[in-house]
Amino acid sequence: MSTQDTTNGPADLSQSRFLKACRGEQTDATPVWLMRQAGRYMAEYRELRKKNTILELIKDPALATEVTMQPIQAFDLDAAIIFADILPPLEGMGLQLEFQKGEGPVIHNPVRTEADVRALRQPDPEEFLHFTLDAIRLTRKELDPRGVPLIGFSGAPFTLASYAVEGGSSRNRVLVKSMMMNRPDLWDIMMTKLAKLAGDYLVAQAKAGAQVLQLFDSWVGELSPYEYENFVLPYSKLALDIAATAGVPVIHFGTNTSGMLPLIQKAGGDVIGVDWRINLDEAWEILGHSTPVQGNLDPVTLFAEWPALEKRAKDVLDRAAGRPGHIFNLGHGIVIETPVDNVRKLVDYIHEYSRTLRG
Ligand code: 1CP
Repeated sequence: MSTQDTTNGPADLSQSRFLKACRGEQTDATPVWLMRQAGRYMAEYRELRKKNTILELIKDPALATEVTMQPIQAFDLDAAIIFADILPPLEGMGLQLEFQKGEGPVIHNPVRTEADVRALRQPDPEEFLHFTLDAIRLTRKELDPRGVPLIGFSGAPFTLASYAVEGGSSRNRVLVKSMMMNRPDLWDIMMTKLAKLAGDYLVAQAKAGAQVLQLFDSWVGELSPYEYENFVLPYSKLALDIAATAGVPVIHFGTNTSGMLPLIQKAGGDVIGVDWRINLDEAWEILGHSTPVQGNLDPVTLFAEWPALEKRAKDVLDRAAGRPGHIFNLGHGIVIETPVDNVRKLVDYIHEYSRTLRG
């Protein structure tokens, strides 16, 4: 990666591998970053977590910057993602969020009734999420000299609704799906508010300095294509249409979406995330090769011994076939106990082997 001159303000990284690939342009090697690349599989992160809760790390811009930089210092990654979470924006709507030890996120006052939906506030991200916007400004100062672009992100309306209504993680999502099916009037009010929040938050992050944005619809694959098209797509589209006004590339990510990739694409986004439940070449064929794609190694592959891991990473790159517009990533977030050494080997291998697939 090239070192940039930062004496005249923020660096222009438009020619970096990652940004070029987001625009569908050819690069010397395939850019790689890993979803959830900052986190508990790294000893440096665990050390900071001994003294701080996850929300403390997120709400202190200096600490959030430090965590964002940990994987950048450890591996030759082509992009950083700001250390934050998809759930703090819900606090701005009036929901009480807590990350409980071992249990994951809990919303103490979940959205269940008509009164709950009507009481949801439409927060201004510049006001409620200033800590992440400050963290973005601070992190850019660290990243610019290294020539590494920064990704800002938001949860997508359905994934946010899932936590807001269920009150936390959920197996079958009975409550959120019931509201969707039984009360389309309330669903519309809630999803419109969530879509505006997601879109506004993404735009605010780009204004603060994020060079790429990603919309995480992690749980959208729990829906049938019918439900997605009728009850979710319009709101993801609203969020993505607002995000597009920022003028930076937007990645639209979901999991379990193999059966509805054209609908995900229709909702919007410049780059489409693909998980490992479909071969990358088949997914790319469906989307069309003019649409950049991000993916798609199974995160659990990182637990394999190197020869098996190498084989699977090679297969993903062979299926991408050196075409422009592929960003290598996992199909979902890195798993907590992942061996750090395999992460380093994988990142280096992606660069080395993908060079040989060009021209
Ligand atoms: O310290 C800890 O407790 C570790 C767990 C952790 C981390 C590292 C949580 C709690 N949040 C985060 C940070 C985070 N979350 C990042 C930045 C890190 C990086 O990518 O480098 C990002 C992008 C997220 C996004 C996020 N949070 C998503 C979407 C991505 C995905 O993996 O699907 C989701 C669904 C969440 C919710 C969440 N945050 C944390 C937990 C335990 C959960 C619940 C997950 C579940 O319901 O199963």
